[in-house]
Amino acid sequence: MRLFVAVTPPPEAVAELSSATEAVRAAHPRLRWTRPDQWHLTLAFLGTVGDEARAGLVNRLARAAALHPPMRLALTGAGRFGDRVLWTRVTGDVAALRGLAAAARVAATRVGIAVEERPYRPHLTLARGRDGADLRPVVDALAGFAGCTWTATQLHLVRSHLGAGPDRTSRYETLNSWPLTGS
Ligand code: 2AM
Repeated sequence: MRLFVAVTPPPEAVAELSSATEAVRAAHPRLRWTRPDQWHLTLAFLGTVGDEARAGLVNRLARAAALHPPMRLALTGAGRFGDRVLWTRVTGDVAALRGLAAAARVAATRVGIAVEERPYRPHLTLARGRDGADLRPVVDALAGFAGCTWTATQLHLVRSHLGAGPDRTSRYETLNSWPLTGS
């Protein structure tokens, strides 16, 4: 199954971002907007993982969560990866978030999952561009967004069901969650 490791903003941060992006979502209906109930910060994308590797991964992620403390984070402004991905930036305890992302990647590598070597760029994906989309005005429209600070208290292993959501978007299913209990 297709898996990734993530942390998620709490309902109040989701509600705040949802209302802050409402007008811009309505103004740009050609973009494929992600759904607020599926918003997450990907720490490591693992691709297709077999059952045996998943069992080992679950044990290692549980240990990683036990070693890392809760993190104070906020969502601020916007940016883009080319004209493909529109995102909001993660600020706050980003060093700890990077540490947790590295631990998730190590956990996966140790059980034989080939994790992409891309540098980790903390973000929450808001929309994906269709061909020829110009994301620059959307980034500008969201530049002033400054979300509340919240605490990420859990690490999640999430399954992605490709094309199973409304409008052929992916649907995400949380398989395991562990509290961040390190100090
Ligand atoms: P994102 O983090 O930029 O939103 C499930 O597909 C999640 O894993 C998405 O949030 C997605 O992008 C992230 N992801 C990272 N690398 C990916 C890849 N190579 N293919 C698909 N999704 C990827």
